[in-house]
Amino acid sequence: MKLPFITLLAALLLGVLTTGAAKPNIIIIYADDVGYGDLSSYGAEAIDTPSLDKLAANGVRFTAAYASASTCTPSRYSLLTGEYPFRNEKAQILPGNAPLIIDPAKPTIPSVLKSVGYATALVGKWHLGLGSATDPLDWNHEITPGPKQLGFDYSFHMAATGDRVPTVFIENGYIVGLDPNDPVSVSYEAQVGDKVTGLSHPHLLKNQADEQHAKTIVDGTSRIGWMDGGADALWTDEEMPDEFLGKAIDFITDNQEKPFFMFYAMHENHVPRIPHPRFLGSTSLGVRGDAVVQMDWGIGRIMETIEELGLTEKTLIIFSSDNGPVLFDGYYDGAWEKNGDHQPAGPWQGGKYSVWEGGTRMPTIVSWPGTVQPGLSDAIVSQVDLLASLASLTGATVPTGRASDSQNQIEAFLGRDNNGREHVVQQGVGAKSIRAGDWKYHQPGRVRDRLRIGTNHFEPIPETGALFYLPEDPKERTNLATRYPAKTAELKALLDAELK
Ligand code: NG6
Ligand code: CA
Repeated sequence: MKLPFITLLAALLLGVLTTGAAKPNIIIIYADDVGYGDLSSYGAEAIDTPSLDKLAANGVRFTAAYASASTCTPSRYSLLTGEYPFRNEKAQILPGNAPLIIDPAKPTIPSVLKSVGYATALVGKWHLGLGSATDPLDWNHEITPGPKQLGFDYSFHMAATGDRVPTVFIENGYIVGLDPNDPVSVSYEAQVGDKVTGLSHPHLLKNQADEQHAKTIVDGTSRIGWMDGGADALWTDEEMPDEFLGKAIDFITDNQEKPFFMFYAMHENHVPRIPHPRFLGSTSLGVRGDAVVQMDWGIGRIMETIEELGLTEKTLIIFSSDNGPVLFDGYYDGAWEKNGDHQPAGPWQGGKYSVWEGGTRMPTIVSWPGTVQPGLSDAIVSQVDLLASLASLTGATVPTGRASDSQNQIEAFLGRDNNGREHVVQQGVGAKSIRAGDWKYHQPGRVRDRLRIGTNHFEPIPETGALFYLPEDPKERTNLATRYPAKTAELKALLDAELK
């Protein structure tokens, strides 16, 4: 057969234009409150994480990969939109009945990947709000806008966190198992219904809680906020990880023929930490260690599914966490008492809520057998970069002016560039800092931390700001701001420019 010259030319051009674009399946496994030091591949001795260790042995293990913030909502906002969270004042820890805080007109990782043919799914924790800001949400009808309007074809998720009502699963916009004669109502202002609470009936609780977490009792655990109705739809904490895992495996299996993207947002290690009984006692650390072991086991099942379906070399897996570790976060579950000398944040200071490195420097592993060379990388990368990087990998376009903080760092993520970003902004609760190369600068103010039971620790940062040289001072203890005023001014200017 003789093809006309113009057809050949077109085929050639198309070939050239599409070379470089690859469409592996992409799974982002996003852990909750898992710290840098919580995995055995990152040095943990009291917790054994064989699945993630295997992922790390066959992929790139990062030592300088950051979440944008040290709490959940802002980090998730940033990961999905490619924008730093301080650009949206609503990107703060949200109540369970908050409206959706991502504008559906903005590109997100799922919408960008969908535009180049991916099947997309959210399974697990959400915590980015649901419903519109103008109409109060009726939980008993279609819950919209939500994940679907942001580009997720399929979704199975909780509204916010395990310690917040409503304690129900939502699948494709509808509460799962809801009896229309027993409608759900939710409030964060006042009690709804007449159920007893953790405050009035503490003897009904599996674990005692602080006052904030002592409202509606569901499955023996009191929560933040009030909820009534939906008795048939309430989740069982012990079963939750298995429910999410089942949906994740189903999605992979159902979509094995197409390129797929799944945001698998695991909840295991967030409070209330209630592992399935088969994991109790897996570690000496109590429920916190056991929850990390359960998470690792679930990741192992995902990896097995990929292998069994013959998708290993077609699947890019990115594992990271949304913020640093916390031992006491509202429930007296023994995690603090049983921690021993385990270092949940590894070599770094601080954890959840803080802008010390422990709050935002995340255990991060990227695996894509056959494409990614196994190794270690100290390139500075941020979760905010995933949007532009995955768009670049898959040949998708991001409209100009959108996802403005997201840098294409695909070469760094795939372990081929060991530099990554020049600088990265870190956000805690009420504080910000910037890392540029080996230096880190903190704004004047105070750094909040929560490492002990019931108390927040506040470390003041003087008017000069604080400057640390990370290679020699990983715990950020020796403030060099007055010794190196030019360096301090340089980083301050970089941070101010980003915050503008
Ligand atoms: C805090 C809760 C905490 C946790 C956190 C959100 C306190 C007193 N309470 O307000 O228990 O739910 O919000 O966690 O700190 S996150 O990982 O979703 O950001
Ligand atoms: Ca979290």
